[in-house]
Amino acid sequence: RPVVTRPETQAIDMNSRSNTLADRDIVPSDLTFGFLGLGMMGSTIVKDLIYTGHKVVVWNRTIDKCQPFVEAGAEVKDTPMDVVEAADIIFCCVSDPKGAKDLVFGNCGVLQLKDLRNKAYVEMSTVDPDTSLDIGEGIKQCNGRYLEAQIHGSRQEAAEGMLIILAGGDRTVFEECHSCFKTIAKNTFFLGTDVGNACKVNLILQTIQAVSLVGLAEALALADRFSISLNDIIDIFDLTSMKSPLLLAKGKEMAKGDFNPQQPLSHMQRDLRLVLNMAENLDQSMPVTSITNEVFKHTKRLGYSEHDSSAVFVRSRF
Ligand code: NA7
Repeated sequence: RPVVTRPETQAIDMNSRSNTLADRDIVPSDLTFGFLGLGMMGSTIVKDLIYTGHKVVVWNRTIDKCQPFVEAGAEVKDTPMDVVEAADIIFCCVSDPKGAKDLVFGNCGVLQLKDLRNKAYVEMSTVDPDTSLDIGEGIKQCNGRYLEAQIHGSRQEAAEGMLIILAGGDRTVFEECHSCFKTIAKNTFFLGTDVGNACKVNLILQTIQAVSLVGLAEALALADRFSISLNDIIDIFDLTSMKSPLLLAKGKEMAKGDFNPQQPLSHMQRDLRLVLNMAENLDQSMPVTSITNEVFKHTKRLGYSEHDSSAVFVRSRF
């Protein structure tokens, strides 16, 4: 069993900018935007929103992470409820469906405010359709408007303003978020007013990615057993019609053993769990995805939860 060290947590660099921002001609909305969750994704997004002139109010469970944003001009609040009070549109970007629900239904959560007239709530955390429907229902019962805006892309793509946004729900909220989405994403899709659809699309894309990664890891592990250079395999792969920017990048990470988290393994396994739950409810058979999930679960058990998803290679080498 390899000795596993935690990947280094990178501090947010408030001065770094995505190269694409200058070309986007962004006119910031006059609205005040709340932001709940300053993890790697959240902090990267908020940094760019502040830079492009948006008025932002933030909250994070671990309060220390708010400090750089205060210095950059954001207002910090003590609870999610306080953020909702101070903002017109509130984004949430936390680890998982449970965290997303806690922030809405929990103690000091969004719904404690009772009257959400003139407020809108945007769920950016990766959640399953049922969680999104529950959150949307809770917001609407308090007279608020709801949009799910799932963010597809890695932490690197977030830093480059190259995410893809998959949105569904209230169209007016989607339109009011235009300058924010233009800041952080290269493409934004409105997938209809039915809440849940955008979550389904996001999880379907994650399935393609996870299954591809496990296939890549197994093939490279076999090459390694034959003592064939992984870099040679990747160079040849690059010349084939199978190549993709993602698989090339992940293949290089596997060859180097560099698992700096761009898409944390724990997030990918969470997504597979959500996919398999959806499939279970539909009696949809997904044998390859089930095995892929087992591979991710086992790699987590080996201590690679916080590493990049490409760390599935470590498990394949056993
Ligand atoms: P990170 O960097 O792991 O950050 C996770 C964030 O979620 C961080 O701000 C956490 O607060 C917060 N969190 C997690 N659970 C909770 C609960 N229960 N209550 C409040 N806050 C919570 O993830 P990323 O930023 O990379 O990704 C965030 C989402 O974007 C994720 O759904 C991706 O799929 C898309 P902490 O700082 O630990 O106090």
